Amino acid sequence: MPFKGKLMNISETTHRIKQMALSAGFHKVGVAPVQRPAHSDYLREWLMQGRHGEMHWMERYLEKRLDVQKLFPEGRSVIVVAHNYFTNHRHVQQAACGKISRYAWGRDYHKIIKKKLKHLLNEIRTKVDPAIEGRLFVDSAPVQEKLLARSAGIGWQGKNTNIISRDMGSWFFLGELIVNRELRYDEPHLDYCGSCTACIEACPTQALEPYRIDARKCISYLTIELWNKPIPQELAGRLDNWIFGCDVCQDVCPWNRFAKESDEAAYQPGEGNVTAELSTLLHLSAEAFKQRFKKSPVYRAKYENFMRNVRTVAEHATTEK
Ligand code: B12
Ligand code: SF4
Ligand code: SF4
Repeated sequence: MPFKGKLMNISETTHRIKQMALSAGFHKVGVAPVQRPAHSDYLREWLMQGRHGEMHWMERYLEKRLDVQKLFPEGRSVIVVAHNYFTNHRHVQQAACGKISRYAWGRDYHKIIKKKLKHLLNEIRTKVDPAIEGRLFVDSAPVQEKLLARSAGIGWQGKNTNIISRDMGSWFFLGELIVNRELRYDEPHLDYCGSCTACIEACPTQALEPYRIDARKCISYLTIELWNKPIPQELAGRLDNWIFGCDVCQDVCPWNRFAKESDEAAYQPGEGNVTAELSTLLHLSAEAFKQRFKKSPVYRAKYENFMRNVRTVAEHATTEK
C-alpha cells in the first residue's frame, strides 16, 4: 500500500500514535522505553521462593521476562494500552451462588485486545511510517506487563499488586505493542496507595503482603491455575464462594470508586454469570460447559477443574454458611 503520511518529529509521531490507540477503542495509552523496568529482578526471588506454585511456565524464558529487550531486540518503545472491562453489575453474596470474577463475565479479552492491537499496528504502518515493525502481546507472552504499564504511566502497582489508574481504578486489562521506533516516553506513575491497607486486610486467604503476592494462597490461582489437583484443605473452606478468579482485593480498593462502565459490549456478562447458581452448575455436563463457556475466559479452567471449584465451594457453602 503506498505511504500517504507526512514526515513527523518524535513528539508528533507519539501524539498521533496515542490518538490512534484511543480511536482503536483502548481507554488509556502510554509509552515506555524498551529496557529492564524497575523491580524486574524481584521475579527471580519470587520464583526461587516458589510463590508461583505450579505455574512452571513462568520459569521458562526467564531472561526475556526480566528484560523486554531480549524479547524483541530491535524494539525501542513499548506502547502500553489499557482496556476497561468494568460493567455495572454486582456479585450476588448468597450461599447458593458461586462467584465468577468480573474479568470473566463476558467474552475472552485476549482475542478482543489482540484484534485491536493488530488494527493499531496497521494504522501506524499506513499513516505514520510503513517501515515500523511491531510485536504485540496480551497476557500470555513472557513479559512483566504490569511493570511496563507502570513505566508507561498507565498507573501504579498497588499493594494488591494490580495496576491502578487514578481515573479508571483497576478494572482493566493490559496489552502492549513493541515497535522499532524511538518515541516520546511517559513518566513512570507515582504510587497513590498511601497508608491504605484495605486489600491486605480483606484478602480471604492472606495471600498479600504490601506489593507482593503468594500466588499459592491466591483464590485466583487456586481456581484458575491449579490444575488436576484438589484445592488444599486448609484453603478450601476460605474460597468465599469464588468458583473462578477472585475480585476481593479490587472490590475493596478505594480507587475503584472511580470505575466507569466500559463501552465494550463484549464484556457485558453472559447469561447466568453474575448469578451462578451452584445447584445448576453441579449438574453441568462437559458438553454444556463447552457450550456455555467456549468464548469466555472461564474456558481456560477446563471442565474438570471448573467442576472441582464448584464442588469445593458447594461443600463448604452447605457446611459452613
Ligand atoms: C501470573 C499472573 C497471575 C498470577 C500471579 C498474580 C500476580 N500478582 O502476578 C495469579 C494467577 C494469582 C493472577 C491473578 C490475577 N490476575 Co493475573 N497475571 C499473571 C501474569 C500472566 C504474569 C504476572 C507476573 O509476572 N507475576 C509475577 C509476580 C512476581 O509479579 P507481581 O506480583 O506483579 O510482582 C511485582 C511486584 O511485587 C514488584 N515489586 C516487588 N517489590 C516491590 C515493591 C514496591 C514498592 C513496588 C511498587 C513493586 C514491587 O515486583 C514484582 C515483579 O514484577 C500477568 C500477565 C503478564 N504477562 O504480565 C497477568 C495479569 C497481571 N493478571 C491480571 C488480572 C486481571 C488478574 C486478576 C485480577 C484476575 C482475577 N480477578 O482473578 C488476579 C489478581 C490477583 C492479584 N492480586 O494479583 C492482569 C492485571 C491488570 C491490572 N490492572 O493490573 C494481567 C496484567 C493480565 C492482563 N494482560 O491484563 N495472575
Ligand atoms: S485475588 Fe483474592 S485471594 Fe488473590 S490476593 Fe486478591 S483478595 Fe487475595
Ligand atoms: S486497597 Fe488500598 S493499599 Fe490496596 S491497592 Fe487499593 S489503595 Fe492500595
